[in-house]
Parts: sequence; C-alpha cells; structure tokens
Amino acid sequence: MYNEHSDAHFQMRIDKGEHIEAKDYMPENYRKHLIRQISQHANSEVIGMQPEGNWITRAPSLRAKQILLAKIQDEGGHGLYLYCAAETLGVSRVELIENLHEGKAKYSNIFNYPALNWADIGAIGWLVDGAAIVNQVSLQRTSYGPYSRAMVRICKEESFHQRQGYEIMAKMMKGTKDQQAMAQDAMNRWWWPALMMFGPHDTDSPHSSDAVKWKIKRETNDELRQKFIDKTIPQAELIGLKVPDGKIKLNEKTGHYTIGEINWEEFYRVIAGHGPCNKQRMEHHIKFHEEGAWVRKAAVAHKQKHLKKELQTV
Ligand code: FAQ
Repeated sequence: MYNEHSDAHFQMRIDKGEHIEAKDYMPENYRKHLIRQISQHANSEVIGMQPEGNWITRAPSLRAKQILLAKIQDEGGHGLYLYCAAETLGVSRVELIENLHEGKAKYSNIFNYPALNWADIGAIGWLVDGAAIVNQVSLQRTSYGPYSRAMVRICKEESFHQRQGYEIMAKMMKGTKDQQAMAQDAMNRWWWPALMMFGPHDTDSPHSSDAVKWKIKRETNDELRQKFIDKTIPQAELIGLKVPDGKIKLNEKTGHYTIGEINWEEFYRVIAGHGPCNKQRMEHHIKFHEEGAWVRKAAVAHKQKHLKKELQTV
C-alpha cells in the first residue's frame, strides 16, 4: 500500500491520469512548477491586452470596435481565472503581481512587440491566438484540476479570437494593393515571434522533463509548434499570404512542414527584458495598478462592512 502523502502515490495518480486537486498531496516542486507556469500564463493574458487596447479607438468600423473590445475583455477574464487557479496553490494575487513588477515572473515573449497598424490586430488574433489555442487545447488535459478546468473555458473563447484575426487578414487580402502589403508586412513581423511562443526546442527546455513526467505538459514545445505550423501555413496560402521563410518544405511522406532556423538569440534577448516594448509594457502595468489601488481598497472595505453586518445579525 502507498502512503497517500508520498511522492510515489502522487506519481501513481498522475500515471493513472487522475486530476490533482488543490487539497491533495503534491510534491513541493510540482506546486512551484505550477505556480511559475500558471502565473506566467496569467501575466501573459493581462499584458497581452496592451498591444490590442491601443487600437480600440482606431478600429475601422463600429463592428470591428465591438469585436475587439469583447476580445480584450475576454483576455482580462482569462487572466483572472488563471490568477485564481494559481491562488489555489497557496500563493496570493498580491505576491503574483509583485513578482511580475519586479521581473521575477515572466510573460509571453510575444507581447513585447508593437502593434503598428490595423493589420497587426489581424495578425495577433490569427497567429498569436492561434498559437495560444494549440497550446491551451493540450493544457485542457493538464494534471492539475483547477488549471485544466480554467483551460476548458478559455479555449471556447480563444477560438472566436483566432477567427476574428483571420477574418481581418482575409478581408485585407481581398482589398487594395496597399491593404495587401500591410497584411503581408504584419505577417512578416509576427510569424517568427509567434513560433517562439511555444518555448525553446525540447532539447533546450529545462522544465520539460518534469512537466512531461507530471503530465503538466501533455505535448512538448516542439510537438505543439509543429501542430501550429502545419495548421497555419495552408491558412496563409489560402488567402494569398506568403510565409516569411524561404526554407519551408512540405514533407509529403509525413504531411509535416519543415521550416528554417528560429532566431533563439532574439527570443532570449526579448524574454530577458530587452525586446522592443518590454519597458513600456511594464511601466503601463505598474502605473495603472497603482492608480487602481483605491478600487481594491474600496472592495475590501465593502466586503468587511457586509461581513460585520452578517455577524451582527447572527
Ligand atoms: N515567453 O523550460 P521551458 C496568449 C521561458 S497566452 C516567455 O520550455 P516551460 C493569449 C520559460 O518560462 C500566451 N518566456 O519552460 C492571448 C523558462 O523560463 P523560467 C501564454 C518563455 O514553462 C492572445 C525558460 O523560457 N501562454 O497568448 C516562453 O516548460 C492574444 C525555459 O523554457 C502560456 O503561458 C515564452 N514564449 O514551457 C492574450 C501557456 N517560452 O520560467 C492576449 C502556458 C519559454 O525558468 C492576446 N505555458 N519561456 O524563468 C506553457 O505552456 C509553458 O510555460 C511554455 C514554456 C510552453 C510557454
């Protein structure tokens, strides 16, 4: 018989495909691994609102503005589900935000690039959300219950996001020569950073071995990247966009595309804080977090007032 509070019993549950819940026994490193990953995921959703938020007032139609507003609001919501999932592991929201502000917790490389024009909003929806979904569909089967359940809900909304982006790109590719050039330029700038979203190659990914053993990751960084590549290249070709990679080849036998070399030097530079927009993204988050302090104080005061009333009536 296994002791229910042993690592061996925990691993047996993982191997059987059981979900681990917040109050179940888990090794300390599993807890730490999840806090790191889920909080980085939450940070990405919230920081990811910034490049798109910049375009709400400049959307080309009321319909486009409504859709973009709804999408950005969803992303805020995804951040909240994910911070809540991280909190079930015994860390507070205050600590998670402090870690982000102090540069101790990361967010996705992709949100350190600027959204320069409307075509970038199309590219973000199609490529960035497209990459995010491939990863998140797989995470629906992750071993930690609260994370897995948050993913189920997030994936439903994310597929709408991907379609709104593809619609923008398809529309621009049917437009004038200038609009087509804008869409191609956005594709050229977002393609490679989107491929980097899946993380380093498996051979260079320090967290993958534990993540796979604990079924936090159901598929590896390279497997998920390949899925995204195979799905996205035909979508680009269908609307007349050229993938900015002279080395792309379809292997007829396997049905998979091979691609050129990803610029990992750029990836590590960006995640170390030296991308085009890292400074701006963090300053923006800190500024509005500080300006919103009164809202958080008011919410706590309101809760305390009601608790007091409830206690008086008992
Ligand atoms: N960006 O050993 P690995 C979205 C870091 S949601 C920055 O392979 P792991 C929705 C990694 O943290 C997008 N850093 O790590 C949306 C580690 O550093 P550390 C976010 C990265 O965790 C759309 C080091 O490199 N999605 O976009 C990145 O096993 C549009 C070594 O890497 C998620 O977070 C990166 N891309 O695998 C919102 C999904 N990749 O922590 C708005 C959940 C790696 O030791 C608009 N996360 N690093 O300092 C995951 O699946 C995994 O964490 C990976 C990385 C696959 C991202």
